[in-house]
Amino acid sequence: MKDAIVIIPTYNEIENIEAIIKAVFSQNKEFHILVVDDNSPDLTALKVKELQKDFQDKLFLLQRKTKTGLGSAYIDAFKWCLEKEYEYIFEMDADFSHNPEDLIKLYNACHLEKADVAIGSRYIQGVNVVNWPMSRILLSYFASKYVRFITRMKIEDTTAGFVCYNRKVLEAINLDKIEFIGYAFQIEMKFKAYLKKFNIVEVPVIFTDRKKGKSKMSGSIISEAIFGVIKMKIKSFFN
Ligand SMILES: Nc1nc2c(ncn2[C@@H]2O[C@H](COP(=O)(O)OP(=O)(O)OP(=O)(O)O)[C@@H](O)[C@H]2O)c(=O)[nH]1
Ligand SMILES: [Mg+2]
Repeated sequence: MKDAIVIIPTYNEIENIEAIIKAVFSQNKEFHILVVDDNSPDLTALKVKELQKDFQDKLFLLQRKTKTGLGSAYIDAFKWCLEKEYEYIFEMDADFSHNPEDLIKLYNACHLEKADVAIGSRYIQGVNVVNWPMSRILLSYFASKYVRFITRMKIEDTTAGFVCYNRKVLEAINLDKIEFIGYAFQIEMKFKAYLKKFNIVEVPVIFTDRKKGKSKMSGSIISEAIFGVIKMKIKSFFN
């Protein structure tokens, strides 16, 4: 069994990719990285291939032909990591919103404190978001409250994208049945883990808005989440 791998999904992250990879590899603890790129027109994947020469056997690249959404990119990446026998599988954005120095905190929560899922949480101690416009903070904060209300999960940051999973959680969830592609994907993963009674903990982190590159947030992602959460809850009564 291999130890820990960080999945970094990318779509047009040429301005961030080299720096984020180097930041992860400069941590005291060794993490491997799997970049999952959706054929970014800015050639993010080519940059990763160049860097692979310097980081052999620990930097990996999964190239997909088209942009079919964050959720499906993660599903493909999870399957890859399970097959390669990693024990701790992380989700992290490429845009430095998630601080690579916090990886170790999530790792310790799972490895030392035996959590099954550790969430890098923005809302466990107040609202730890830097440089987001107020509208975005309110959207995210109330989205989290809304999801908590509908699903009854005891999680403050249900949409968080900075997560460490013990592999057994990903093995227990039927990855082919994950339906959502945008933000709702993050909610659905947590909800499935919650329904299976895994031990989910939240670790406080500070989230910083991206400084470089463009956000892929959109209206359709938001509406998917609003209606999707209700649908997901109703479906859970029948399973
Ligand atoms: N492979 C892949 N990666 C994606 C896709 N959409 C977004 N990403 C990546 O997922 C991560 C999060 O996307 P962001 O654009 O930062 O979206 P966000 O963090 O929800 O929104 P912001 O806070 O506005 O940045 C980044 O590393 C993106 O490059 C996609 O369709 N496919
Ligand atoms: Mg982002």
